[in-house]
Amino acid sequence: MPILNKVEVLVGDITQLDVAVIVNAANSQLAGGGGVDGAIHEAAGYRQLQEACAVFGGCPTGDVRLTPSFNLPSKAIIHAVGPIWRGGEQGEPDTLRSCYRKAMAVAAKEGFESIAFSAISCGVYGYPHELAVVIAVNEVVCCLAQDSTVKKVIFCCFGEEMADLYRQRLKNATV
Ligand code: AR6
Repeated sequence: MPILNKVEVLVGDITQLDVAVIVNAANSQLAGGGGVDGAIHEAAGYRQLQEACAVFGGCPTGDVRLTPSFNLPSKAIIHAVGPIWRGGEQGEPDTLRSCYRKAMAVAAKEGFESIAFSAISCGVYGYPHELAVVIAVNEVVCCLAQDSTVKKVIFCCFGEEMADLYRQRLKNATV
């Protein structure tokens, strides 16, 4: 199957998706919060998910941790800690790239065939959307080319504006 056929853009609530694993935009304390993290905690079951996260004692920026997803339709959650945007000269692109690469690596290692990403760092962490989307698409396409375990990647957006950016970028993607 051509690689780009494995990638889909969806507008909706990531907590509702029936995929093997969803990717949360977490903080380095894995302490829960607002945005997509808050929605995931609420839908998964706040207390159970916090107990599962507490085992790790946090997670460095640019890295990921895997937990069960409790009450969600998905099997598991990958918590990715994206960078806070500080102008782009503080390693933010590499750190964001690392989130996508590590999430894809965990999915492949666990044998998850479908994965849905939230737009890591694109909310309160302030990453410029156009720049984040280029990184997300490039890194995911690169990972799909290297390992065939994952058969479906969904970029789950909370609005049409964000979804259009992904669609544009995918149109221009070269594999
Ligand atoms: N489904 C899909 N996407 C969503 C949902 C949802 N239910 N809710 C929000 N989004 P953000 P960050 C989108 O702020 O920038 C938290 O407090 C949202 O529109 O959730 O990485 C954490 O605890 C945006 O495009 O994550 C951290 O402290 C994207 O998800 C901090 O925010 C990410 O926005 C992380 O900030």
